[in-house]
Amino acid sequence: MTRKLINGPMRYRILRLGVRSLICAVLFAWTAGVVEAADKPNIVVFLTDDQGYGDLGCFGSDSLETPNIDRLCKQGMKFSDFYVHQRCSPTRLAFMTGSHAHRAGCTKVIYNKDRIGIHADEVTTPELLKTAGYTTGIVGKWHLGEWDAFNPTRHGFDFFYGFMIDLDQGTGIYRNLKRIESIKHKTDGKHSPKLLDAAIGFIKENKERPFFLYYASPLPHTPWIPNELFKETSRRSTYGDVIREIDWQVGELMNALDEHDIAENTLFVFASDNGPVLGIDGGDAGPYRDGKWTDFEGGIRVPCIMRWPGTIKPGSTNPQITGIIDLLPTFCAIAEVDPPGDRVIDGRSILPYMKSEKVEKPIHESFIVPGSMIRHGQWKLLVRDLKPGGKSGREGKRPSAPAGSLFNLQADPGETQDVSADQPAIVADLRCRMNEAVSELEANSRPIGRFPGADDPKTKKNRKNRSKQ
Ligand SMILES: [Ca+2]
Repeated sequence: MTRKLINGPMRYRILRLGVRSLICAVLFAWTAGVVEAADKPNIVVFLTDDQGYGDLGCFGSDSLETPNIDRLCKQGMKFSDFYVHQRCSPTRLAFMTGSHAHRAGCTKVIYNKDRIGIHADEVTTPELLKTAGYTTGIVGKWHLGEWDAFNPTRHGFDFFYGFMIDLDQGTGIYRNLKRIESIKHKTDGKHSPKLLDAAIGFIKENKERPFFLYYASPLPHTPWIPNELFKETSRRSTYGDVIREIDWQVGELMNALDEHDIAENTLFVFASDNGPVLGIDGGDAGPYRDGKWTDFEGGIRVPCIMRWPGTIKPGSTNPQITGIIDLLPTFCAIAEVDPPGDRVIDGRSILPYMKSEKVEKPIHESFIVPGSMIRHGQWKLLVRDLKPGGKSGREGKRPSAPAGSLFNLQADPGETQDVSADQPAIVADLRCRMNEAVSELEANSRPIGRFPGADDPKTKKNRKNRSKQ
């Protein structure tokens, strides 16, 4: 009977109604998705290259001028104990994977002769944000492999404008997969306006939808050659000029957000990828010991600021252990997507800190560089000899510290007094924690990506796979 009733025109009408309902349902779901995605905040991460803890006004410099970064700081939260790795590629790998670089397979700087880079199986920060409806872009230095297989657009970015490795290694400027310009000379500030144009263009193009912009400035990496606009503009010679140039870039991005009326709905993160290069007129690690290339605090503790109007309390400071590994899970929490559940991720969401919520116990009790150092609360134990980073500088030859040294960072932030002899129980506890962490890491680490045939030096044809003009 039913079958008879829906024969002929009636059946056609029901079918039509059904199709219309389906279209309405799809449209509703799509519109709801758009509305939901549109409510999510934009995320901008400004990562500098080798900027020290003391290389900005709001972190205590009295000779470097950073008025825009200081303004960002006044409007947001300072993270005083924010950790990274001691050099470029590992920190960037940790940012993209939410994992210590040791876990994600690479603790060295990646050079253009290397045939390694971020592994295809890694689940990256931009890949996760894309599942939440974000458009993703990176401008500046990638430094996770120079081959096509490692290009940022193969790892979650919709847009890439910048360099695959350090400028001083000799590289090119890429737009997505295409190498559009060769760079034969060392780093200088002449690229800043082009990078800013690309970043501001990305903001303008995506102002109506949630976006993630990773601005990886190549400054203040050596050699310190500021853009013409900034030569001899600072109180403290060339290095100060370069820092002013960074500050200008931050200010221009802040202005772009204001101009498009989206600053209120944007989380702006500022951090450095590792400590400073010390030397004549070099960087400054503030109260911390040494700089880049070491696991002394000066090498791995960097300035970090986060601004998010309405969520982050202006002018506040968070003194807990946090780090670059936390950005992936934090952004996942903000975008309401799950971090990958099929692997170990070292980072944790620090959204409760950003919201100034009461937290029963610290999100991280320790920060560990496997086989090197462990910080647990106020204590820091070295499990191998730490040498000074780089060459001697204006301060003369800097000393090493032997394995077994214990420092009380609260009383002695500069790591000057070894108190291990007075604190055997603390030493034993930290050593035990380190051993556990190393065992766990060995059981759950992942490989770095290798280009097919990378281990065969005769396979010259691999070079064809590098992006060309
Ligand atoms: Ca660096």
